[in-house]
Amino acid sequence: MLKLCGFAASNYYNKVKIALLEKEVAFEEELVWAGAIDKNFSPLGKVPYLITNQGPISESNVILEYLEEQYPQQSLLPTDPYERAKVREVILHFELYIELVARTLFPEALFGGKVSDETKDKAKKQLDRSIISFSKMVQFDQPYLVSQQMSFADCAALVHFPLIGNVTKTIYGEDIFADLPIQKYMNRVGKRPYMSKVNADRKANAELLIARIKGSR
Ligand SMILES: N[C@@H](CCC(=O)N[C@@H](CS)C(=O)NCC(=O)O)C(=O)O
Repeated sequence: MLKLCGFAASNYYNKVKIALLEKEVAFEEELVWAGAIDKNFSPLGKVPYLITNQGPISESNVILEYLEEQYPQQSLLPTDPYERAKVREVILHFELYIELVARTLFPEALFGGKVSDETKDKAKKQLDRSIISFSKMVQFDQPYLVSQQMSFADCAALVHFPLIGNVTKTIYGEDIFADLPIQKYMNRVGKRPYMSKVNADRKANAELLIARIKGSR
């Protein structure tokens, strides 16, 4: 059986977990903290990684592509090549221009540390710009973000929206997604039955992670 390794507080981990649940592919989970990752499984020491019967795969987006090819049921990519490209475009945009920028704020927003005003200002400028371009790439009046069916872009959105919304609210006093109709989208797509378990696992693991980080200071 597939084994998803990593920790459930991780956005990248949950993006893959949602895809597995949506596709109804059987898998088990193994808790592996950052810092305890076998580099034979994930060469850069990052989670998630997936253990398959042929060996390990790292990088969440690569894992998603593997799942789609290996388990085509309940497809999370549209059939049309242009639409497939648009799904990938949104995922990449989320990751490079939103998630990775917001991550510079995590030490203060999530882990009780401090981030400089310079870092906050720089991130805010980048995020403001990214949100404008992001809003042009997606649709909120359709059931799903990019296509008529649930796609990888939705797996990504279900993890990025809440976390980055909270982080920016903590740092700037406003959720950077506040002007977009995210709540309606989350009420529609985020109410999938498995999401309550994904969220409960995430919250429980986040508490452990915060305790570990504070304990190591
Ligand atoms: N590009 C990677 C990013 C994964 C990543 O950054 N994971 C974090 C946890 S959320 C991690 O493993 N951090 C530990 C480290 O960088 O050493 C992916 O999409 O899988």
